[in-house]
Amino acid sequence: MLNISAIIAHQKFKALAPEKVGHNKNAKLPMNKMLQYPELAVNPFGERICKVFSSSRDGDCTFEDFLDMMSVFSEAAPKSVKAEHAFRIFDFDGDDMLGTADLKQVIDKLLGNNKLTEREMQHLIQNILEEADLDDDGSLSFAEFEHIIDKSSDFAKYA
Ligand SMILES: [Ca+2]
Ligand SMILES: [Ca+2]
Repeated sequence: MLNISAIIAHQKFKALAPEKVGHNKNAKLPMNKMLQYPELAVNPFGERICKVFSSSRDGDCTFEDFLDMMSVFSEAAPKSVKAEHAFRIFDFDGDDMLGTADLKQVIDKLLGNNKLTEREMQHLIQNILEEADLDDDGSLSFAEFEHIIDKSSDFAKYA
């Protein structure tokens, strides 16, 4: 089967490290090469995205991993799929919940160089939880998260 979008994706993947990929279908690119991909280079969650999609979990990506990753940036991806990816990307400790430590890291990355004081950070996290933590367990489940990204473009932007 001739799949045009897969061929285009492979060209982009190959362009990151032509000497490594060549005709090798199983080539794996190290994370620092992956991060040269324009969409990843400008994304504050670039490293997280590599790690989430890396089948070896260390950020190094095969072409298959890269193809999966492309769905994050695809306009055509359904909202629910984007929300699932965003949740995995934001769940830094991988416990399937967004706890305060995860939220802190997400906010830090979203703000870039505009650092919050510890107090402002706590306040912001408290506000997010008040709004979104429907069962009051102090962290956000996927269902709770899906609910807030419907309302907040800040989160959706990077999803
Ligand atoms: Ca977590
Ligand atoms: Ca909760």
